[in-house]
Amino acid sequence: MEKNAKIYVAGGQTLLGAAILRQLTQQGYENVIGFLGTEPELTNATVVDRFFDRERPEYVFVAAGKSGGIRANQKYPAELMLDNLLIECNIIPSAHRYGVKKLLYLGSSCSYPKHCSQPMQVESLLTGVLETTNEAYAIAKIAGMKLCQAYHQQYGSKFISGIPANYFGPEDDFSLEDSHVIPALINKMHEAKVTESELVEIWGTGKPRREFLFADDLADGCIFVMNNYDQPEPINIGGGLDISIKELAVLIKEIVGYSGELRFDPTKPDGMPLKALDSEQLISMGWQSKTPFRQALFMTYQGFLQK
Ligand code: GFB
Repeated sequence: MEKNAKIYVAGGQTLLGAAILRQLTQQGYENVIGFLGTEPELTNATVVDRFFDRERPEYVFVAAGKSGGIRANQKYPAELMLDNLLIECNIIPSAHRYGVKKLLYLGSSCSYPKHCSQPMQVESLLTGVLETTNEAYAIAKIAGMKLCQAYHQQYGSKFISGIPANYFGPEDDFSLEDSHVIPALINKMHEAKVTESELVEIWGTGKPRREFLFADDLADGCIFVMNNYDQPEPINIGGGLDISIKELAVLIKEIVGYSGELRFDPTKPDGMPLKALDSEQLISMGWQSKTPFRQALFMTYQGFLQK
């Protein structure tokens, strides 16, 4: 991307969208749109089409679409699926219609089969059943990646897809019920510390493993992929560190400074048993995440405290 290219970040108010906007600005891109308050209603096809006709962006990052943790996916499968389907079915055709040079669509690691060989490789997509807790959302994200590939095949559009590891950061959703595990545990353990509660409940067995990536590192990876990857096949964007939920909880306990007990509740869902990405392709192209995990957790806790 040229530094004066017109770049649109769809979903600028999401954790990832905000990080991409921040990274683009820091990396000297001077013609970026999508900042808070300037975004059209992306579920409305007419509004999206008018926006693309008026703005004519050259590059588009699709970081939009509602998402949530395991509980949110169990409670709101229709809302999560529909929002993501509408947004991708509005943005991708309009991007083609108005001559977008290149579009990067961000999928989700839950699009891989539940019992996928680890670390997960893009060849494994659609080779097995999905994790039931997030199947609806996962199919919407798979559809977005497939739509990009279809535009590439039919029109030669440079519409590519990235599959991020689970990501987190200071601007995360820290709600207790609908958020992802890192912000949820930070919130829970902070509350337990200040109220001197004796124990904190961790959902599930603590045995599942997840690969985590700091939002600003993921955003940097997205810009690297936009600048260096042109294949229609999705590419994994991961940081290479996978950790069990139990190890994660102990780490967050240390960072928050909570001294009580952690109790695992096996009646709550574990979700996918393992979720680690094979990011070898991206790493061999010269990218790697920069922020050490403990430092990323500390910065995320600071973000929580500021809220
Ligand atoms: O982050 P999380 O909600 O999403 O859960 P997934 C990760 C693991 O942490 C699960 C456990 O095994 C949870 O049971 N966990 C323990 C907790 N305590 C908590 C807690 O207090 N809150 C939460 N949220 N989890 C999501 C998909 O799966 O991954 C989304 O549902 C999306 O669609 C996202 O793909 C990236 O990693 O299990």
